[in-house]
Amino acid sequence: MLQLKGNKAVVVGLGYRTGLATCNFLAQRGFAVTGNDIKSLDELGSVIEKMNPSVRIIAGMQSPDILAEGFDFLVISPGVPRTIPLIREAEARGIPVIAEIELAYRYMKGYIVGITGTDGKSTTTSLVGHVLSGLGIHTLVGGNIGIPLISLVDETGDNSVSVIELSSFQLETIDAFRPHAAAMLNITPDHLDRYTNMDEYTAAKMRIAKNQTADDAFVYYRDDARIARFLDSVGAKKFGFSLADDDADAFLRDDAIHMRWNGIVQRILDTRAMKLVGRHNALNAMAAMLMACAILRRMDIEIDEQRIARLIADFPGLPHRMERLGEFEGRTFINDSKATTVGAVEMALEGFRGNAVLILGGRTKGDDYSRLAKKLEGKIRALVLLGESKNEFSKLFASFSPLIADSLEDAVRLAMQASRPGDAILLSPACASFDMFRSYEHRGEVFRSIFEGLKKGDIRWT
Ligand code: UMA
Repeated sequence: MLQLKGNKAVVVGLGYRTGLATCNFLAQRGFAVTGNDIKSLDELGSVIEKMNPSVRIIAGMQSPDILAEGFDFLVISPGVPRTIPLIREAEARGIPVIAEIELAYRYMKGYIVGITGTDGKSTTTSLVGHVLSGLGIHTLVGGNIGIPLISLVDETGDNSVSVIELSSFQLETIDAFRPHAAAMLNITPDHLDRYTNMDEYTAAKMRIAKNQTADDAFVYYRDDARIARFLDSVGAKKFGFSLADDDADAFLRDDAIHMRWNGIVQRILDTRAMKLVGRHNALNAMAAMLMACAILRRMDIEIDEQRIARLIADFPGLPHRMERLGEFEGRTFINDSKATTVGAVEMALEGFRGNAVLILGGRTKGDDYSRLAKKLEGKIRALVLLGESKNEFSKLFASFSPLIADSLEDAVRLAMQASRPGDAILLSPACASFDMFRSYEHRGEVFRSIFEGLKKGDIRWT
């Protein structure tokens, strides 16, 4: 385990959330904290106002020269690549570099559930949180889902469960972090702008299990060949879920989730009774079920599968994830701003039969967007392109004669014009939001306010 000695810390990447929370956390505990960001003070704006006044800020530069005055350790925000010269130089000098997740871990109490994978992380994380808090357990939900783990530390207790969504970025710089139960939901191409290849990306995600032992649980998608290649290195007890394989610990048969527990198979939940729809959500539900059972077992709490199944069935879903905003002039507005990958858009389109107008585009992340073109066939009536990717996408998706928008409001207007009553207007961008918005939440909120503006008559579309 990396020893964090001394009290001079640099927090790299002040961002909107993680860096700010980390600086304040360390400052409150008496560390001498320097916050560093590539952005200027002006660009950081309100982040600085919320910072503990004892934090020294170095903004607008990120050169390794910062290290000259001698620091004891660095904490990096997830959005900062490990490959930047400052981090490389710190590592070369033997200065510990850790993730905010790792720092939080060292101060946290109670039980830890970690969830990673490419798609479905936030839904599964919230679902596990919903089940555990529904069972009366003191549950905290955070991580990549939007709430930095470090901001939850003070709320943890000996019997609390922290349910943490983990991105590959966050897992890159964990060290001792060890969840009592970990889940690996699936691996599809994502973030290939940060990783050289899929193996490197998968390996970053598999770090979730690196410190686990036979006392811990590792829940994984059994049908995923990429995950299968890494299973031998997992020291935890493994529980697989599958759409088809009846030998799995949880599987789908006749639209119902079945579980094998202590060798006995039980029919647990009819997926048609779930508020969440689609096969991908059946997978998320199986993962959540296995995770909840694993952690309850670890806590020595008796498992009532039927109660867990009812809680899963009642889970209403997340904002910005296939969120039905309402209807306007016969069109159903669906906010899926959280869909930042091709896989997520494929899932969003499940069930549409040529009656969706899709708003797509933003900042690309190295995904293979050409595979989406095939998937759109027969699903959409029209395609509206938005954001930085619009030139690239207008070539890739030329066969759909895409409409090009200058703003989200413009995109909605074009979508209204191209749609018919009975259609859905679906914002499911397949890209990150940072080219035009602060975050995917911000993009979703703007979409919602445009929808409301249309309804009130403040925004015209004809
Ligand atoms: N920065 C630098 N140098 C760099 C790069 C960035 O200084 O080389 C600075 C930027 O100028 C900015 C700050 O770093 O000020 C950004 O930090 P950040 O990207 O870590 O932003 P946060 O707001 O703290 O959000 C992060 C996660 N963001 C990323 O991983 C990109 C959020 O996940 C997460 O919710 C939040 O921490 C709380 O834990 C978002 C995300 O897009 C949802 N995640 C990716 C995904 O899900 O695909 C991984």
